[in-house]
Amino acid sequence: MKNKVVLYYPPYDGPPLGPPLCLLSVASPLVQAGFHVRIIDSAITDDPEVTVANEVKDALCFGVSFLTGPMIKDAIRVSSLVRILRPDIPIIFGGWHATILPAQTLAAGIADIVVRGQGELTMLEVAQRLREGKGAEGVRGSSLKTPEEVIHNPDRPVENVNHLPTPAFFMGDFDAYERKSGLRKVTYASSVGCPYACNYCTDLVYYGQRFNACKAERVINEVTTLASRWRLREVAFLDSNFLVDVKRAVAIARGFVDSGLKFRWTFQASTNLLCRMSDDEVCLLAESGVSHMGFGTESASPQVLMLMNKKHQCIDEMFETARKTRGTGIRVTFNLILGFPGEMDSDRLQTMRVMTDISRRYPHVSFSPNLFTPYPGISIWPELRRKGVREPQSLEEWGDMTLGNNPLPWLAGKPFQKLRRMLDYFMLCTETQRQASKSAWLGRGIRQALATPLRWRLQADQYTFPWELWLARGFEQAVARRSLLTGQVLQRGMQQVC
Ligand code: B12
Repeated sequence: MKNKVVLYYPPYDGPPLGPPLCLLSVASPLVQAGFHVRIIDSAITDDPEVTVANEVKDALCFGVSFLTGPMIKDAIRVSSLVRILRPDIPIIFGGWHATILPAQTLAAGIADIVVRGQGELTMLEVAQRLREGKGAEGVRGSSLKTPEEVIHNPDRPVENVNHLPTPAFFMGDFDAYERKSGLRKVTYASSVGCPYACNYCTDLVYYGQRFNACKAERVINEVTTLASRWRLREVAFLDSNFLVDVKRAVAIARGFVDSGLKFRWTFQASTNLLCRMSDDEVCLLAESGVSHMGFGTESASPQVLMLMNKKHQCIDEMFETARKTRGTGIRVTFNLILGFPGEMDSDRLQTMRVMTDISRRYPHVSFSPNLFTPYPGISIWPELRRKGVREPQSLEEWGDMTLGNNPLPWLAGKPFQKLRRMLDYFMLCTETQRQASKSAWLGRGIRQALATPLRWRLQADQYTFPWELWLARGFEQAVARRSLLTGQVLQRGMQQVC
């Protein structure tokens, strides 16, 4: 009886974050039920195609996880190879993209089954049925393709995360990830879901605005066990909004301190929630090892925040978040979305000015500016269509969607050139201010003097004859975009800002 499940993770931009948590989570109940599971992560596999080809020889099925964008292309390529080598085994796609667009994903003719939403229980049931020689008919949370039609089985209710098993961390080859990224780390999710309804975000589509969190004791136990067993230096929490339950967050931090273990950890949250914490509680986070926090601040224009349905976010709390974290040793990244539908030049300028001010006063804050990218399923698609954005019509077309592709009709030509220039100045200015704060007095004076004309540019909205940018490029100024999840450098160089 075939008993082997092969799971594949396609490549993505940037340094690997650690073993793909989605596949470790899917693998865990399978292993418990006696399946032999093999995870192939292209980030640490020298020749992923050859490895996949070898592993599927005796497999029961082949599963792939991917997000919208370039991961799709590789998922299609490798799955097509599996289809040729093993036409008899089902190919199963899971993850955010396939969940949001199951019919279109199956229509590409590559996968036989899509697992929608949380995968642990659905994949287990699918694999058990396959092992018994049956199909996925009737398995809640799955969609399948028959020669005649696509069948969407009923949804599976979101499972309380406390009832799900610990992801199969023992399957991660931490040495291999360390060799690739230079850091011994793991990703971990202590919760899923976010109570807010920002209309550019997919989270509410997946988890329906319900915060679903593991109890603090379980988190403390799992994370400290992981950190000590695998000698990890860093744990990146992938929660959509870690601070929704502030009491839980404080209990976790206290548990880490009490464990006596030393490791760094990072998370993302919203500024209104950090502002609910006392200064002492923020210091406790730092003491427990928090080294970085990412915040989806997105814009400093109240009008744009309204357009984004980001009612919980206000500008004062961005400053307050920066103030509360100053001097704690925690680095902070503010994510920015530029080019949102309805954003005017004046809104964008306001965002740049407020953020430049934050950067001048609080040098521990970095920025990760992104061009608005319309991902599938987000609630403002009707408006985007009205404004002329063309929605990709197939799985392959979604594979072409990358950050910075700029499919936005209102940002074509000159406005886009201007936005890029403005962003180049913004990144150079904030980085120069940051460097100034780290320098000794002479270096600080020089850098502060250099930052003055850059700030003036942004105040006056004047970017002609950009001699400072030419000069900086000449000196290969280190202007870095940082990951919202870990604060790690994503890209260097001003050409790549958006
Ligand atoms: C970590 C992460 C990443 C990492 C993933 C790498 C890694 N090694 O972990 C990286 C850095 C690659 C990444 C990149 C991107 N990401 Co991202 N990312 C996340 C994040 C924060 C956590 C995902 C995660 O691991 N969760 C924990 C696991 C356990 O949950 P899961 O992934 O949902 O997996 C479960 C199910 O989906 C399902 N499942 C998943 N895969 C499979 C496969 C099979 C076979 C089965 C059966 C089931 C299954 O079962 C799992 C267990 O329940 C989410 C937001 C969030 N809080 O979830 C955003 C998120 C997934 N990312 C998102 C986006 C937009 C992106 C980017 C496209 C752009 C960007 N700005 O970051 C890029 C694309 C990169 C590229 N070049 O292709 C969106 C989703 C977009 C989409 N439609 O796919 C999210 C939801 C953020 C958001 N709120 O908008 N991301």
